[in-house]
Amino acid sequence: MLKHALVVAALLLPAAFATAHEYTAGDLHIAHPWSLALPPNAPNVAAYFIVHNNGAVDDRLLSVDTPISANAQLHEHVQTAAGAMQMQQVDSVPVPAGKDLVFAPSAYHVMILQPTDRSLLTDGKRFPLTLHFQRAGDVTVQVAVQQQAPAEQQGHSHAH
Ligand SMILES: [Cu+2]
Repeated sequence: MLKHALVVAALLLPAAFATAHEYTAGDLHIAHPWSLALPPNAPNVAAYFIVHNNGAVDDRLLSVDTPISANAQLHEHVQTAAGAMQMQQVDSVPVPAGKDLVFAPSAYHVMILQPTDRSLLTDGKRFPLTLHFQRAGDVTVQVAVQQQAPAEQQGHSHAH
């Protein structure tokens, strides 16, 4: 019985790590960085993730960078006076203590302009993205490129 249980655990463990795809830096926990696979002619690529701040002190995402582009920006979606949604660059994004900071379609996102290495932007591939936090420091995550938004975020993309 015991032997059987151990074999099962050994089989499940690597798979659990592969799908969990999350990172910890100090009090911050970063869940499932992902990006949508795009047609080869798309000029920019957006990346998404969720940062949970387990600490008692606010942090702040100051900037991001990636080896696949010379220009990665923090963007937000805002409603214009005319009622249209548009995105614009922001200097930094607060990560409040005890809260989730959600990067998702139609919300905060990382905008990667003119990516150079497009071989990494296809379904199933991953590319590195380094997040620079004011308190937690630098965290390099792997952004999973996928054909569809994660199930919990599909409502957002369907709103378009
Ligand atoms: Cu944008």
